[in-house]
Amino acid sequence: VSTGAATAETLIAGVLAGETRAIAKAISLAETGFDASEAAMAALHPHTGKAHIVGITGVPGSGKSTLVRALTQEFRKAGQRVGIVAVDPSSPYSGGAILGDRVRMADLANDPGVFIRSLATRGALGGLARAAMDAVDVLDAAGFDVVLVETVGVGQDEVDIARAAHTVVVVSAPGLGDGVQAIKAGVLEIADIHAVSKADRPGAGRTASELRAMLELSPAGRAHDGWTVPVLETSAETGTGIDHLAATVGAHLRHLKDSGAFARRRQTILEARVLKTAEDLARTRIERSGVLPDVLARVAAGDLDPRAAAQVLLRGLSDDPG
Ligand SMILES: Nc1nc2c(ncn2[C@@H]2O[C@H](COP(=O)(O)OP(=O)(O)OP(=O)(O)O)[C@@H](O)[C@H]2O)c(=O)[nH]1
Ligand SMILES: [Mg+2]
Repeated sequence: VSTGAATAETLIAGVLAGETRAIAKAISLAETGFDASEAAMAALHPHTGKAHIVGITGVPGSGKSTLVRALTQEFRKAGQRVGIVAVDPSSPYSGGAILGDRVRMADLANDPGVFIRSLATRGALGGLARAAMDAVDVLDAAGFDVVLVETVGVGQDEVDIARAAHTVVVVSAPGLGDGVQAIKAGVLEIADIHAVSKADRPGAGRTASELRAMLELSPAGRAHDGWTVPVLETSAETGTGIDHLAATVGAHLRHLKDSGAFARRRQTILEARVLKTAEDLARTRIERSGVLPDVLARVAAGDLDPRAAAQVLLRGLSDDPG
């Protein structure tokens, strides 16, 4: 690593000791890409596996950040340390969301038991999902009891990130158009808990009823791992239902552990993560190898069909030591 072995060791020790600057530095490395963070992530991984990872997803503006903040306060009351990774896909939907989140999160930022980080790494080497999951590892290794991952439930990377949590909370809200938003975003079935936010607003009850009706029609959405998926109404404005949501998040983890589903879930998450990383790594190496233009030219000239071209690229990978 370019940082040098001694610096790398100091960094790892700092993360494991829960030092804010070391944590921030390690997440920045993760954000930079594979190469920069490879050694640090390998050293940290054995120290992960203790945190409760909670994905908070839903369409833009559904109230995810507000809920993350309210949940964090609830977990803090219970004495738990909370790490937050807010994934901002730098999409036109959420330009300025980082600034907005920072303002709203400001009161939490002064709490030493809370660490907040926004990631905006669309297009970065190795992908957004990898960077986000590495960031979660850093916070897990740093000893945070709960790691909340906020991600918009639109787009494959974002859904993958949410899915890589022990507990997935899908947030819907009234007033964001008709229809069940979780279905539009394709995240109905990944929810362990549905939260209908902004319960202080008119229409929240109807949004919750629609959601319950949809779940009735979806065996996979209604229950999984022997857990019946609840639909909870919350309001960050009045505080209604926030304590119940926090308790349900905790109850879901206990359920996974008591039922033996936790190990299965962990396995599924690891499998998806390893495959995704292999995919990203393969793409990165292909792009770096410089052979792509030539192979594409041969396809265009009719000398290679696309599948044969892909095989040429894959065969080139095994020779790559990096
Ligand atoms: N009345 C009311 N408004 C809320 C509630 N929760 C969030 N809002 C408002 O809804 C808007 C969106 O809230 P956010 O928490 O930023 O939503 P988000 O899902 O994080 O948004 P993106 O990150 O941009 O996708 C903000 O104006 C909030 O103030 C609530 O419980 N009641
Ligand atoms: Mg947000």
